[in-house]
Parts: sequence; structure tokens; C-alpha cells
Amino acid sequence: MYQLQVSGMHCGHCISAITQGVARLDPLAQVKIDLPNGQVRIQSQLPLQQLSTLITDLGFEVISQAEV
Ligand SMILES: [Cu+2]
Repeated sequence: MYQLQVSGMHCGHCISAITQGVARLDPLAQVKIDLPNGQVRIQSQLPLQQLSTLITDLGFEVISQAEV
């Protein structure tokens, strides 16, 4: 399980952009987003760095990332 602190998420569109972006790379991934707290939790076999890069490429800022 990865936990990322992400800035720039404001609404449902942001949530679906990240959720669908992750699903494109890993259809089996599970994504949970806590919008008010800017927290993204991802269960995936992909490397954390790849997911972090994806979120950055989608236009958000990854403030911190950790494997938990
Ligand atoms: Cu949004």
C-alpha cells in the first residue's frame, strides 16, 4: 500500500483523473482518495515512483510519498 500526499485535488474530476490514470497502468490497482486531506492511497504492484510520476504528469503536486 502506498500513501501519497497530493496537492491540487479539488473535485470529483481530479479524483477520476487520478483513479482512471492509475487504472490505465494497473487495472487491478485499488485507489482511495481522501479529498479534504489530499491523501491518495494506492494498492498496486507498480513501483511507487511510477505512480508518483503519473500523478505529477496529470498536473498535481506530490508533496510526499511512502510505502505503508
Ligand atoms: Cu478537480
